[in-house]
Amino acid sequence: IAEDGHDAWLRYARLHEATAKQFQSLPKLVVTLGDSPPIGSAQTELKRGLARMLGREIRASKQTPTQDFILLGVRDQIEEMFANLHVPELAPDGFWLDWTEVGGHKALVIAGGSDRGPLYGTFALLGKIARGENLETLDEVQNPAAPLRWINQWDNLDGTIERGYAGPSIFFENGSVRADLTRAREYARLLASVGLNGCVVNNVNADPRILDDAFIPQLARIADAFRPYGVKLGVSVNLSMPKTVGGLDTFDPLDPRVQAWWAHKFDALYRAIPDFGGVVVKADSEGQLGPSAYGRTPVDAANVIARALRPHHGVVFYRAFVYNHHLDWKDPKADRARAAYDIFHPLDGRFDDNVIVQIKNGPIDFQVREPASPLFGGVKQTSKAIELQITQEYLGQQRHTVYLAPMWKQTLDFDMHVDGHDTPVKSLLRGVVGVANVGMDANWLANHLAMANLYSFGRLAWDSNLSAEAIVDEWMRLTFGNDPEVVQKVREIQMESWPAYEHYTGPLGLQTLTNITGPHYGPAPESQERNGWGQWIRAEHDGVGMDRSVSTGTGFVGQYSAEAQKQFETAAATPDELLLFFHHVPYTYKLHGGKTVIQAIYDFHYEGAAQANEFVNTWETLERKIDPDRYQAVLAQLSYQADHAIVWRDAINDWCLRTSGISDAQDRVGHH
Ligand code: GCW
Repeated sequence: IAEDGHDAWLRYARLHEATAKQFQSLPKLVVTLGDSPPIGSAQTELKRGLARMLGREIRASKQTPTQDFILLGVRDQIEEMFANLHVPELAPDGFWLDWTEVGGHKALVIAGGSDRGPLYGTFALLGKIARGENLETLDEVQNPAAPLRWINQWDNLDGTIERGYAGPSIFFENGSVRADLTRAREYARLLASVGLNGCVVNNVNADPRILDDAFIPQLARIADAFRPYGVKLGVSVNLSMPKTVGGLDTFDPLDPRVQAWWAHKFDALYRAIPDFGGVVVKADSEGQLGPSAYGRTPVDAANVIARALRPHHGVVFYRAFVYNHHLDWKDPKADRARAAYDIFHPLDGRFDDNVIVQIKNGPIDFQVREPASPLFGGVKQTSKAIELQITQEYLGQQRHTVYLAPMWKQTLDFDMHVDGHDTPVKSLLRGVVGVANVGMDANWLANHLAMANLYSFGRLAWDSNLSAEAIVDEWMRLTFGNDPEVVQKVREIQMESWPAYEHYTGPLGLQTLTNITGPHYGPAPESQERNGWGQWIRAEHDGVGMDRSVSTGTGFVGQYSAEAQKQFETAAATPDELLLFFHHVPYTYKLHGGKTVIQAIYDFHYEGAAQANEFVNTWETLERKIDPDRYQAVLAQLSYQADHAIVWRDAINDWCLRTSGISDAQDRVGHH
């Protein structure tokens, strides 16, 4: 099934006869206007999808048709060729699907605002067919929620991937771009199928050789692999490049020689790759050099690159993940969560308009639960992107199934109350960025069920109002078919997977209590504490949690709007699931439900582990309904997860027992 693996949710499995029947009246001819690469791919995809799902061969033509037809094209071209056909207004990447009549023939129109639109529309149409949806009343306009919908890969040039769990890089090998970029092309197809339009291919901890003159032609080959699917190539750059590889004795962003260096570099890059998308920058963070080396600010750094990209219409994603990882843990006011806002809020309004500040969903680092970063509301006159993590760094590294859309939606829907108005995070975004870290593994993320995360990331970037259930339902049907029992049970596993993982790793806002100084895998609560990384939970004998209130704590809560502050400033107001993120309370503190904190921690761990075990039972009922390869692979993964959840449960509970000295009311903890 190797090939099906690569296809992920684009398998186009043959439909049952009864389902296929309802598509009998689909035209057998496709008329394609224009010959740009994405429109060509749309036509190829349409033929492939209909052949595989319905066993139907369709003919392609560029002529005025004399029979019913499917029409693929950009809005302007369609209106030019068919004077009576009026296409609604569309955003550049938007599309329109509709039945109409042209010259006495029925036409199914797939129109786009740009040449990516018809491709997105085609994938949408094929998805509907795969799910057996009725097409007769089809008439829909879809426009993306955010114009920049990008993937970041943390691939190193030697082929390893930072926080990648699915084999080596599909882009790089031994310091060069791979000779065979088949997987890169297949990846672009997957990304386009959910509307993603950019991909940064190298690690944000950027190897400065990425823009060497000799490397640029290699990057151009990746851009060639992406182009048919309308995915723009991006790269991560390092601020120090003018000095480390550029031959200058400085990388001070305000030095005219440095400015000239960047301008010259991007001129060369755009000569090789005219549709290059832009760059992402990690600076002054975790050892990466940055503007602070010269007493300059992120504005100086971002703008020097932005100005070099501007003539070519490129963008700079400047990451707000800037913090001091040598914090003094003995200082009760020290708080890593404050860093992004403290640094970027004062700079609001000074970034060039092709700079997008890229903000991780939460103020720490992709933990199992964090509040939304206050910075989304803190830079009003700056373009913003949210950075979400698809690769499950702190979330079980794909050995655990954890469906992330419900978690992401919590952040996207969180109301920042900017200037007293309803302003959910999703309404503030120009970009949505996902760290995916797929690898050469046949199914990209090394876990069939984890592919729901890549899928849902794209769907939410396109339409942040979709529900997590609706998305997983779509993905399910495309991946495993339409059998109602399969759909229902896999949906159940996916929807319960994040709460389960939270329960057996770090409930009540404790964050993922994993080995933060090591691989970020497995339980190691002690590693959070007493070091410079600032992921402290302050589990002391008297109580547990970080006091981030304004009145007695680090003041982090004060970074939110007045309205949002009310939800977090006091322990009584804070929702249980974030209590210990915001407050230090005695173990005997009573939650809203009446349980003590310590008893809730114990109980959650037992519940979470039991839930994980239930996933195995649920999956086992599907044995005869899923092909043996995927059935076995998922069974092995879920069984491992169920066992590892017990390890987590006991490790954390034992540690909490030792720290608190309070025993479990049910007397389960500490007896192994
Ligand atoms: O989550 C942390 C990771 C690092 C990563 C960093 C970042 C690429 O542990 O591996 O570096 O975040 O986002 O820059």
